This record gives sequence, structure tokens and C-alpha cells, in this order.
Amino acid sequence: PLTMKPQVIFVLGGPGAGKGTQCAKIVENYGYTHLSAGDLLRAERAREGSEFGQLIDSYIKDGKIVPVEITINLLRKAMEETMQLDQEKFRFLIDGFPRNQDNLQGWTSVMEGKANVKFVLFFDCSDQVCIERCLERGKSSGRTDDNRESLEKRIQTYLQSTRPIIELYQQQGKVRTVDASRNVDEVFADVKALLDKEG
Ligand code: UP5
Ligand code: MG
Repeated sequence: PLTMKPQVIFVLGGPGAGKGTQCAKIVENYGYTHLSAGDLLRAERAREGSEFGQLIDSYIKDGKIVPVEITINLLRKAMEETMQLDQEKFRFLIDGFPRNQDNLQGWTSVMEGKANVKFVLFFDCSDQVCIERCLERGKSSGRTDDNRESLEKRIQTYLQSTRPIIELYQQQGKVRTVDASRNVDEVFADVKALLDKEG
């Protein structure tokens, strides 16, 4: 049977910018499957018998970016499994990836020609707003990186490593920027307008 080539939107933005929140709303309204690289890594960390548990744990606490070999395999498997279960599910929101050059190279070498990146959905908001949202969530999230110390590192990594990737896509005319500092519904109204046009 003819299988569709996966259509991908990369979802990027600072820690706590609202990537996961907006992706959940997109899934409710459009035919996309949400794959959060961070969620996949946390699940792998928790998986019994994983050889990467320790490594992932320490990278996440330090706000560092896990070597792409691990992340790309988790993403590829998740995409394949989704498409095997339902052929209609070939549209993906890949949330929180690619975060650095290593990620981008890994994606290119494994997925180039096998998936089509439509654009990057960029949730833009200040570091201050990002930090406040994560600290607020940290009261109940149980995430090991929602504390001030980890957050400073996450912001540094975002500025040093991820912004240049967004900039690269920007130069190719592939970034759609949404002001993520507003409330959830206001942000989603912009997301909707975008997806209705070119989703
Ligand atoms: N909230 C959301 N939207 C709001 C709004 N408009 N107004 C007010 N509040 C809003 O939201 C964060 C919090 O803010 C929530 O409490 C929410 O209710 C509220 P969320 O939607 O969860 O934001 P998100 O951008 O998804 O934040 P997240 O913390 O998930 O972003 P990160 O990019 O930091 O985390 P991620 O899980 O992607 O990565 C974690 C770590 O994994 C990385 O630091 C890294 O160590 C590792 N990682 C890799 O190594 N490689 C990868 O490819 C991916 C991750
Ligand atoms: Mg998230």
C-alpha cells in the first residue's frame, strides 16, 4: 500500500514557552500527532532496562542537550509506530527538537528525504516569562528541571544552542513566529490562523 511521507512541523521556543500546551490544543483541532522529544526522553529514562536512563537524567537536570543518536531513535520509532497503527496519521508536531547543531545533523542524516519539514512554529516569549511559568509549574510538576538552578542552565542552552537553529530556519523563510507571552487562548488564536492557512 502507498504510505504517505510524514509531514512535520518543528515546534520550538524557550523552556515553558507553552509548546506542549499549544500542541495539545492543535491535536484537538487538527489531524496532527504530538511528539515531544522531552517527553520521549523522560519516558526512556523511566523505562526498565534502558541503558540511557542515567545519562538522560543527568543531561536533563543540567539543561544540556542529549546526544542526538538517542533522541532521533525515539522520534523515529514513535513516528513509525504511529503510522503503522493508522495510515492517516502522517502529520506530526515534533516539540522541542531540533535544539542544536548536533540535533539538526542527526535529523538530516536519518530523516532527510524520508520526512518533509513544513515549517518551524516558534513560540516567542521573554526569558522572564519562561522562568516564571516553569517555576509555577515546578510546584506540582515533579520535573527535576523546574527549579531555579536547572532553569538558568536551560535558558543558557536555549540562547546559545537553540536560537541559532531557529535563526537558520528563519533565513530559509521557514519560521512562523507566534507571540507566546499572552494567555493560552490568545496564543492559540494565532496558531489557528496559521494552521488554517498552511497547516
Ligand atoms: N503555560 C503554558 N502556556 C501558557 C500561557 N500562554 N500563559 C500562561 N501560562 C502558560 O507550559 C509550561 C507551563 O506554563 C505550564 O504550567 C503551562 O500550564 C503554563 P508548557 O506548555 O509545558 O511549555 P513547554 O514550552 O512545553 O515547556 P517545557 O518545560 O516542556 O519546555 P522545555 O523545552 O524546557 O522542555 P522539554 O521537555 O522540551 O525538554 C526538557 C529537557 O529535555 C531539555 O532541557 C533537555 O535537557 C532534554 N531534551 C533533549 O536533550 N533533547 C531534545 O530533543 C528535547 C529535550
Ligand atoms: Mg514541553
